Amino acid sequence: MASKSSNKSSTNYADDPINKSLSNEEKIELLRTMVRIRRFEQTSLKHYQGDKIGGFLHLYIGQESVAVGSISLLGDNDHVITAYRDHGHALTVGMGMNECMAEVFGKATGCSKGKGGSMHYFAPDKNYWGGHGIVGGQTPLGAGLAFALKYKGLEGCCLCYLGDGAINQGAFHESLNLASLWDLPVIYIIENNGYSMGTSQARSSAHPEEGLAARAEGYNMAWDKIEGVSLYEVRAGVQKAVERAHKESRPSIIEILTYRHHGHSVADANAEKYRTKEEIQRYKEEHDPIEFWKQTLIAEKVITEEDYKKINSEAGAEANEAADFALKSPFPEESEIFDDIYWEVDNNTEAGRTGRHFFHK
Ligand SMILES: Cc1ncc(C[n+]2csc(CCOP(=O)(O)OP(=O)(O)O)c2C)c(N)n1
Ligand SMILES: [Mg+2]
Repeated sequence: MASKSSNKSSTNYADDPINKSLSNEEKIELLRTMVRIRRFEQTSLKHYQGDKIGGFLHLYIGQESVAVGSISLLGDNDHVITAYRDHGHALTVGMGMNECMAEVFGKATGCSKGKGGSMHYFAPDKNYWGGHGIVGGQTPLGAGLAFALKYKGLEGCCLCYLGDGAINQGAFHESLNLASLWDLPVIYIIENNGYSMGTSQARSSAHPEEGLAARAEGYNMAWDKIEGVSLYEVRAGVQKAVERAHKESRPSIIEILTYRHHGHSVADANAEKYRTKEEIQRYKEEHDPIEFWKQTLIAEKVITEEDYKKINSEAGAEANEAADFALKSPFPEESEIFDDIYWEVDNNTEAGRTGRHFFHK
């Protein structure tokens, strides 16, 4: 039945079983992962501004709790796919800072051999399927990953992330239709940071008062809307969808409210033109997921301020070492320019040799 999956007006998310089961070490690891993402992003920004990185660079700063909270719930048969703001998800699934940093520098030692850049991180061995630049383009692929799980009879799910700006794409709606019709274990997570490039959500998307995810009702799917600043809330909300996918093979849409501290990409010089300085400041001060989780763990006496400083400086050192690695790494060879681009070329198929897939006659 299409429904909003929870009524949480009086919920204490820390008491949710999925959060109660966390050890202190696991809580600290969640903090460490969020801090590592932030330091990675800050370091890549510095090098972009120092002209060592070109092309696009979409920073995840401010949104760390979404990837970290949701991916922390996954097991061996679960998969992840996202759009171009993909560094946070990559580090959370366990990709190394070196391969990620080298990729953004366009170096041959990067995870996509320097040919993908910031928007195209991949790690199939970690069930991480990218990194996609066409808005909404990953949403049918997410349904396909879920289809494969069902086809193979595996109990798993696919977390497919998209921005608030992607919900009006036709491909997304086609994906929702098939996901529901075919009972696919896919979870669409709308990272609602309020803006698509310079356009506010209010100016781009028609939706009922309850929010963007309510569109699920048109496809007979369950949905929920979550405040993203708290890891406890993200984990508790997404876990319900993971259980639904694993046990009932049913899809869900989860909208998570979040905020990007920086512009759409580093080249977005107008980040303060379509948002007020006060708004940005308010989110930084009152809705920073790292600060929120840090204060939660200090209040729970899991960490001290000193512990936090150590985690932060270790993550900073790791990011600097990754940047050194990237700087010292070679660019891809010109002779390899066509490698790893088309499966058909790599595998020397007729289509690869002739450049023709159809219309052979
Ligand atoms: C099909 C398509 N249309 C337009 C673009 C240009 N574009 C790149 S990002 C973007 C905004 C998307 O915003 P949102 O989905 O909210 O994601 P966010 O950047 O906030 O993470 C647009 C319009 C594109 N990449 N693909
Ligand atoms: Mg957005």
